[in-house]
Amino acid sequence: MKIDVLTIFPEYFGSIFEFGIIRRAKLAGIVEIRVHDIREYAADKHRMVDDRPFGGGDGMVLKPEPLFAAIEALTGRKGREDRREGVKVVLLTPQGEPFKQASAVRLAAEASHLVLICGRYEGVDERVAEQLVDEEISIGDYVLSGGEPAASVVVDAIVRLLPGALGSETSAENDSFSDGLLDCPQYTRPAEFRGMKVPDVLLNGHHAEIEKWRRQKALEKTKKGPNGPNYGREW
Ligand code: 6GU
Repeated sequence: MKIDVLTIFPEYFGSIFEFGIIRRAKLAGIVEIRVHDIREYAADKHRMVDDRPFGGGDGMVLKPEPLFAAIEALTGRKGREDRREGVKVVLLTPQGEPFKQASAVRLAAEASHLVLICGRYEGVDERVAEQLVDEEISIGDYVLSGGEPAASVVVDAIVRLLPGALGSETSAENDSFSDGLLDCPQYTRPAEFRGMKVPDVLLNGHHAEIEKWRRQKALEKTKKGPNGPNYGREW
């Protein structure tokens, strides 16, 4: 998969894709991630990327021209009706569809070339969303100053699902959420630490019993949740 990230703050991404699974996937040639400064696509002499909103109001709005130029240069596409196999242009914005594990699974399967546009919270010219963008995504019900942290979240969630990105083929299937359940609790050595013991069932080597226990704990954890009595209610 090829991933292009468009941002007015390219330095934000510094070494964020240089760790763990994402780094491994890059080195293995499973994913190629490129970060682009939107300013590089601004044609005017001041390289303007944002401007005041028509009709007045606070803040600045990202201008359409550099984003249209960038998308055309990176995808060859002239607007979203110009279908290109596997190309998906995504705008990260608090107005977007909530990003779920199912969204990550779908994008990992559908897209071979993902373009992520990091919006500013004040806004992006609506013609970008209308003409250029296939999907708008939000990562949760809170406001971030820009789409950059959201882009790093989306990249992580998708890249780890790409074939070969994880060490073992089954580990993504066992993740929290992939079957609608949170993961069961995990323990490692020592078997006793400051008087706290690892559950006996995990030490006895009965695999069927261990699986049953894990399933039970995952259900309990999902119902009870990490932060409140109603967490995971929708499952
Ligand atoms: Cl994608 N962008 C911004 N600015 N705020 C957000 C968001 C995205 N998702 C949740 N809050």
